[in-house]
Amino acid sequence: RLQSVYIKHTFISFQDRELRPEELEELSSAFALYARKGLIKCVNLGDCMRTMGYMPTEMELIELSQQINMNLGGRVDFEDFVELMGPKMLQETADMIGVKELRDAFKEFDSNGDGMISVPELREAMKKLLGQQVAHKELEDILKDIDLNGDGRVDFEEVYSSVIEVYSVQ
Ligand SMILES: [Ca+2]
Ligand SMILES: [Ca+2]
Repeated sequence: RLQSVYIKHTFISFQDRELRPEELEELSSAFALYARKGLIKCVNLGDCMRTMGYMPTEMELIELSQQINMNLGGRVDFEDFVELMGPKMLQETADMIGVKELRDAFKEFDSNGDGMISVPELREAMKKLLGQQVAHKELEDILKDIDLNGDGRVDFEEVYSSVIEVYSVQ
């Protein structure tokens, strides 16, 4: 049971994604609220973050303003803002995965592209992507757990159903 949670997590952790257009838009409108002439003063950054639903601690704000003061001359332009906030947004949605990301992850596993993941493919993927050797028996158990119709192989639908058990898929 534990192993299959692990493999599901593996599928998900593959997404090394960039900000989505709607996330950039959110950043841009929050930025616009506080920016004067295309720059936000460091003292207003906390308020700006709160508009976006973040609750930065005093410590975080101090760290951010030190970063800003040192690197960005005490003001933040939009590019800097994206650099500061982007990772926070990605982190927040790390447990939420889109179907597209899941499909991309599936393709990484399905190396011969037949739409199914077999035991050897799973073994290769674990080795290549995680640097881990997993025992054959263990791999079989993992696949068996995801293989809902019991045909010995795992297709995308099965991965999808297994993953939504554990994570919220958008
Ligand atoms: Ca395959
Ligand atoms: Ca199956």
